[in-house]
Amino acid sequence: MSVVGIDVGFQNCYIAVARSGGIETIANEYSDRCTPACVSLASKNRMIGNAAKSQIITNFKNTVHGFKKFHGRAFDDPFIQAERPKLPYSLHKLANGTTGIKVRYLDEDKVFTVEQITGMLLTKLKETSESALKKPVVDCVISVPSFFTDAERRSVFDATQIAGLNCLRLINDTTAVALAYGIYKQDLPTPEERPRNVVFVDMGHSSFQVSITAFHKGKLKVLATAFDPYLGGRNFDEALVDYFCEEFKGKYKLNVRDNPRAVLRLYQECEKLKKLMSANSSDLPLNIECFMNDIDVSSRMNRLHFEEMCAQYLMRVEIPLKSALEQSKLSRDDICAVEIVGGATRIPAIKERIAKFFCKDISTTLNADEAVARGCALQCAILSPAFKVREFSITDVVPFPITMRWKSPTEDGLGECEVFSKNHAAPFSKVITFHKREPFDLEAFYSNPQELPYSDHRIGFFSVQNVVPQPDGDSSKVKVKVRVNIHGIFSVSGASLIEKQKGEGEDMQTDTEPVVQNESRAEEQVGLLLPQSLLTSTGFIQKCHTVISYGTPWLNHPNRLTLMLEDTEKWLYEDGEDQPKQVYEEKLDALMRLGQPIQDRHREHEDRPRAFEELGKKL
Ligand code: ATP
Ligand code: K
Ligand code: MG
Repeated sequence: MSVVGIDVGFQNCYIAVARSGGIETIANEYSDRCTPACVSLASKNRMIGNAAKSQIITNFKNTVHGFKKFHGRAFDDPFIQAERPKLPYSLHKLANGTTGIKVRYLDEDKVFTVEQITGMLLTKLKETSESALKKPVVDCVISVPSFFTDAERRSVFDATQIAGLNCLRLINDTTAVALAYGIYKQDLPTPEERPRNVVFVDMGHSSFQVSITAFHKGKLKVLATAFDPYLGGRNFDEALVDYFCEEFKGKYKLNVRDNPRAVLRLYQECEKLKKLMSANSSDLPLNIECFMNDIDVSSRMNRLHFEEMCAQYLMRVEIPLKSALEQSKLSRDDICAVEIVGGATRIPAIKERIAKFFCKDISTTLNADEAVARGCALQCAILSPAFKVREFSITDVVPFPITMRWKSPTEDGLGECEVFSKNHAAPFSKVITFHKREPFDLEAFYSNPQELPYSDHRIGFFSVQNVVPQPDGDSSKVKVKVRVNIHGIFSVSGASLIEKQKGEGEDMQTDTEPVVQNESRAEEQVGLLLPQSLLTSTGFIQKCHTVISYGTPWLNHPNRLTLMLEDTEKWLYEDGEDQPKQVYEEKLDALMRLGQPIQDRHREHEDRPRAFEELGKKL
């Protein structure tokens, strides 16, 4: 079994693998350790990664990039609506309200879900790992931003399944970095000593994340996270693009914004210029030949001017740093080191602001591009039974507090309580006790909608079925297990009726001190609980004592299966023509995992009328 970690960035993806010699990042077929998060659909084929990136300008309507933040978002989400006019490709509202991506593929108009697009990207990254390791890759750990909500995490998780990956953990970017930092440190404090507190800062292309983590020998505990989900390298590119668009309007009478190809080219050139300015404070040229209407354009820029233009973004750097420090309740003197990663932290003005805030030189001991992927591979090695690695325990945090509300049809038992507070340890299980005479509904949501990067604060609906009174008419005690799992996903993972004991009150109530269960590594399969409609239609409920059913709308098994079947068919004619038996068996297994439940339900559906008919005959 292979051990793989994948950093799925907004712009750049990295893969790290565990080998006997340690963790290493691997290169793709272009000898590039970075694979662009880009998928290009064309009339004959699809390209992913580097090959897709080279199509961004020529095939701009069908080359999809910058899609990471579409995960789990409603089409009507203000963020999606703000992105739309800036995208060279089209978005489309899907039937369930989420965001689809509309392209022309194989000479047909197609709408892909974002899970499918990320699924394609992950399939490519899986293949890259397989060709480096020369064996099948299934188990992996994948990074997500620490501010990703339940819906976003579920959506990324679905994408991993489309790609046939078994994601052992969705790990927060900054937590992966913390693991990559801590696991090799020989001199961490013993349990009796004061912890070593380290700040991790990651600014990528789309977002800015900060965590403060306490280290002891063999373990790390995240104390606080803070973020600006909308501050990253791309804001700085955009500032340059806006500036030159304006300049070229006057200087060359060009309306650059009207020409998607020109805009895309300008973005590419501005990003190069931005990177050059990180190493050079002198005046630098910008030259683009045949930019638009056969006109060559040229201009100049320097770091000082650039920083002035970007003042509004630079001002925002301090806010999450301050928030993280306040939440951790530490003082600046308690911080041992400030480690920075992510491409955009190479901008000198950003580094300066971080250093100034903590009154400390910043450390760059970690590889800024590869630290996240390395941390993912290390976590995969820890979780995988196939690999021996030093034990290292990780305690992460719940980024946004979660509240549960309940109601039953007739009892006047409407109530709510916060089940996970901000920075509560995660993963974590709690048991909440209700006293009920009848089935009831639970609704989970984020307590503070205004602090979400996201306009929808709902997490999910759950109904606890088949609750009946005790034989003596008293209410029954119902224990409901709620959990933030290893992926940072909330679930109601079980419910059971408890026999009534003497001397207990009859009113509905919750335990104010929920029983804490041991955290287990064997996770419940996320996304495999049956949707409510299926449960009721199969008569499944009648068979069970107490059933939890799931009301989240994000699952789409047939869709996923179709895509996987198409992929496998294509693969069979190409790379799959001649492979070891094990590879075929694993492909088949992956297909069966998705297909078998559908087949079973279909068979049940077919069998039911016949069974009724036979029953009718007997009667
Ligand atoms: P995210 O973490 O937001 O999902 P990502 O992981 O894809 O995005 P990174 O690969 O960490 O992002 O960083 C990419 C960003 O860093 C881009 O905006 C890129 O232009 C910027 N960048 C890379 N090198 C430099 C440099 N030398 N100077 C300035 N910016 C740089
Ligand atoms: K990255
Ligand atoms: Mg990143």
